[in-house]
Amino acid sequence: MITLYGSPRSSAGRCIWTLEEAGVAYTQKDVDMKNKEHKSADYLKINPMGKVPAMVDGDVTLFESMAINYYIADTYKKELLGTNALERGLSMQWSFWATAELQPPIIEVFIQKVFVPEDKRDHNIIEKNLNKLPELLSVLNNSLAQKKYLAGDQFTIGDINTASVASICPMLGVDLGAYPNIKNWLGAIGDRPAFQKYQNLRK
Ligand SMILES: N[C@@H](CCC(=O)N[C@@H](CS)C(=O)NCC(=O)O)C(=O)O
Repeated sequence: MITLYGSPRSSAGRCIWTLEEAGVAYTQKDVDMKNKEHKSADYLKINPMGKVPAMVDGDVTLFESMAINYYIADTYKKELLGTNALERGLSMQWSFWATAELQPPIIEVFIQKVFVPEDKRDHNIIEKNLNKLPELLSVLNNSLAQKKYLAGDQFTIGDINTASVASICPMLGVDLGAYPNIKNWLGAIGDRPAFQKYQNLRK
């Protein structure tokens, strides 16, 4: 039985979505960040970085959400990796792009808008990072022209890793109206029962 550490509202959410897609039995455990459980000696044995998510599956212990997703797909539902070299390459391309390029500005805005009290918000940080989004979202939008998913017809963890970040945009007041392909793609993803479960869990 897999144990996944971290709340569905954190980076652990994309791993929970992948577990749901793979249809594998798992237990999700919250880590009490307010009381610094993520820095406790017991938790540091699981993730020496003191962050969530982390995963234990029998003898296997992993941290880093992308690595956990690749492990789950490889072990329990290989088609989520892509079914040929091109799909696997595209899946990885978008996974790396989502964490290296799209996620940093979105997280900066998220921190300011969700965690920083209104009177202490740094509007320069918000504006600087919001200004990075049109270029990034245009790249994603153009790549989705005439494609159902990022790797083509096959849904992969590239979609999970990218949509788990892109779907934060509306929560931050970023209008996706100018990006119809992204809207269609998120619409198709929204029909997936595993995504619906993940969405309900992160509410
Ligand atoms: N690159 C890591 C990022 C993990 C991460 O930053 N997790 C945050 C929560 S979303 C965390 O645990 N922060 C606690 C800390 O940094 O002390 C991944 O994708 O797994």
